[in-house]
Parts: sequence; C-alpha cells; structure tokens
Amino acid sequence: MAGNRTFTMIKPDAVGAGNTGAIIKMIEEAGFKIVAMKKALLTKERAGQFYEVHKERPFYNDLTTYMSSGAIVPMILEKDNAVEDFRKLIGATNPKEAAEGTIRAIFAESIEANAIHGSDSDENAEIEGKFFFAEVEKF
Ligand code: IDP
Repeated sequence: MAGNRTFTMIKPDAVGAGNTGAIIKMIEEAGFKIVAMKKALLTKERAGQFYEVHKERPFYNDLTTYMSSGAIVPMILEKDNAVEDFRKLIGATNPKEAAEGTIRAIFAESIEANAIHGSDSDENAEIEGKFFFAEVEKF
C-alpha cells in the first residue's frame, strides 16, 4: 500500500530567488499537509551524504557544491499516495522536460539547480526525513 508521507527540500536556487513562499503555497494548495519544516544549510560533506547514491555520477561534485551553496528548506509532507503525487507536482528532473504547471517547470533554473527535491519511494522518504528531523520536530 502506498504510504502517506514524503520528504522534500526547496533547493538553494529557489530559496535564494525568493520563491520559498510561492512553492509552499503550491504544495499546500495541492493538498499536502506540512508535518515538519525548517531552514538549514548543508555542508558539502552533508550534501554528499544525502546524495550518496549518486557518488559515482559525473555530476556528483558539482551537485554537492551547489546543494551546499545556500540555504535549503527541508519538509516532511503528508497526503494519501504522497510520494507519487508529489513527484507529479514537482515534474521531471530536467525542467525542459517537466510538464507545464509543475514546480520545476515554473521555478527551476537547470537540470542541476532544479528548485526542489521529492523522495522517489516510501523507503527513501522515511530515510530522508530522518536525515533532517528528530522525532520532536514532527507533528
Ligand atoms: P530527482 O531529484 O528528480 O529524483 P535524481 O536523478 O535523483 O533526480 O538526481 C538528483 C539530483 O541531481 C537532481 O534533482 C539534480 O539536482 C541533480 N542532477 C540529476 N541529473 C543531473 C545531470 O545530468 N546534471 C547535473 N545535475 C543532475
């Protein structure tokens, strides 16, 4: 059965451009409830841990530099079928391929600086939520 929680973070390009509020508005209007949220800064090392699965990819070094270049806004979100519905709301990794009206189509600058993260499975949503939040920080 599909789970009801996912993990997201608004990435440095979107936070830096002042799009945090507009993105949160889209998330809430799509029916997601915010279970946990904060503003944080990743070190390059912590960004590397978060994207560990990509460590052999050619873009890994640039990605971790970018992800530690400015503030991020991590959140845990709740909704039926959360992971799948949220991936639909954010759109494809490459904003040039993202469907019209999706968060990445509207706010992303490039395939790397693509405005927002969304977990790709219930298992990863759980792991990624724990990466950023302690139990006492969740509602
Ligand atoms: P996803 O975030 O849509 O799940 P992943 O393939 O898991 O996409 O990639 C993680 C992140 O790595 C992307 O969101 C993007 O910031 C970055 N990325 C993915 N592919 C490329 C690439 O080809 N060049 C540069 N950055 C990339």
